[in-house]
Amino acid sequence: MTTDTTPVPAGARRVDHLVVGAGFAGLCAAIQLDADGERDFVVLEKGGDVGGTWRDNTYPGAACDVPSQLYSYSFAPNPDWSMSFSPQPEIQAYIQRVARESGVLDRFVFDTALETATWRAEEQAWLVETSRGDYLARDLVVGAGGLSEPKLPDIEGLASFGGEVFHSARWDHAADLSGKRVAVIGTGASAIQIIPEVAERAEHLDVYQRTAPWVMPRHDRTYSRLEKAALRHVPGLQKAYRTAIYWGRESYVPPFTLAPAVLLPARKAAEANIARSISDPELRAKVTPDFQIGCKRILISNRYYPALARPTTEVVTDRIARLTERGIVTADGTEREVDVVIVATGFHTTELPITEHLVGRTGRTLAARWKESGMAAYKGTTVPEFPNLFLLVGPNTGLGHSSMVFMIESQVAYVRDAIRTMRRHRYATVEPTERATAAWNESLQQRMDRTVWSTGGCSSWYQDEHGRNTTLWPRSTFGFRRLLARFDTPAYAVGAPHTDPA
Ligand code: N01
Repeated sequence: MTTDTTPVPAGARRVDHLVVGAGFAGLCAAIQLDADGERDFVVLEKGGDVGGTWRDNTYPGAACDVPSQLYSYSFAPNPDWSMSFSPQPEIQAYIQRVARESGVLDRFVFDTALETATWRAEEQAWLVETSRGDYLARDLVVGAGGLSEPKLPDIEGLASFGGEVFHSARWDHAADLSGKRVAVIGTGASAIQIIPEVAERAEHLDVYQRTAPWVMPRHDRTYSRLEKAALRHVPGLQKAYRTAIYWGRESYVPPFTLAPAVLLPARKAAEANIARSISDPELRAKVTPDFQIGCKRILISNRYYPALARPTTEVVTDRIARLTERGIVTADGTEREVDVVIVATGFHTTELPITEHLVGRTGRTLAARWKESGMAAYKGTTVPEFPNLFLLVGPNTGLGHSSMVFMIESQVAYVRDAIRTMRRHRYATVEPTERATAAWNESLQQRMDRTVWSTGGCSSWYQDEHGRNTTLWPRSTFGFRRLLARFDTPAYAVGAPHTDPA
């Protein structure tokens, strides 16, 4: 790690803005900066293509559980979505097309990982060291994704299992599951998409369920040619359709409705889904959750329960004790032999690995700050001690019910306005005050007290080690957009003009 007093490496390339990540968030930032005439930027991407989580999650059955007409950029509508909830290859192709057509790809640097970004007081810029050269950037826009680092379970023997083992987000396409004995560990959003596909191919499937999820029916359908033609040619129709979907979801979970009583109809629908899909009372009991609906992500599928009800599937609820060379041993001592283990155990969400590599003005990392104070950012975007740092999909900006692309566009609008403000007033730096950040976070956490995350009796990846929900946005999405519509200078300490590093 470079400290503030060491000389800036001679070859460091100076840029106005450095964006980290080329997923939905980083690409949105790049396109919008370019639209503002901010041409001097670089987008660092550790992978070889755009797409982020949609590039990485290629498991069979991967699809979005938010309607594609809404889960896409407002500035790049796509009348050609094949289904209401599009499959991963279509979403990835959409992101690639938007990137290509936007004309910004010449500023993307692929296969290049951020190693350390250190705030340099003297240069009033971020020194960004990468696996392939260094940069000195006036501001840093981090769109590294909240679900990008796979989390492996801490299960004894995982490394010594003799068959194949891989994480859902690192699918091994060379692995042929036909006629194999397969185990899936986990029953979250990824697993419930994988399980129906694997159940059809495998000779036998063991599903290791630690907590049963709430699963609602998936109202998916294919768009007809006529519908697609209308969406393409009728002026304003696609926008109106998108708006209708947006408000439909917003009223489905309007502000405060995450209170348990208001979620009762959803619970009834999910219970009916179990009753309709599974006839065996023992299996029904196993898959019926014992926590309040909404406390973990509500999942949608029409194929999950039928896959569990197949005679070749077993739902194992005994705790996993260890893996052996041949299979999985549960706490009751039973060993189930398998050929392939698919680990669908989620991602590092509340200890984001990139925060270990961001070193602020006081010399401590963002990870160290958040370890002490909890994960918090002013408006989910900026953090005291970290001047000119903008986090996309930062703390408490996640959603369970609507489109993250909407939240990303709202955050990018805020960042654009921050950059415009800095240019207009010749501010060298902007850094939110501790006071504004604490007030913002307290108000969010107070709202959480009224929601199912405080009363639902479950733990989820939404929550940190103290049980605080530091991941989700507890209000309406239009409220978020409104609050981030303008960069609010009074909440910031601003640095005086300086000699421009770039
Ligand atoms: O991960 P998860 P995911 N032993 O963390 C279990 C998004 N997404 O990859 O509930 C045994 O939700 C764990 O059990 P428990 C979406 O935002 C979107 O499925 O902790 N089991 C749980 O069942 C989603 O929320 C789409 O008790 C262990 C599972 O593994 C997020 O990604 C599709 C275990 C992990 O579930 C993450 O979803 C897919 C252990 N040691 C994903 N450790 C869309 O459609 C964990 N588990 C847009």
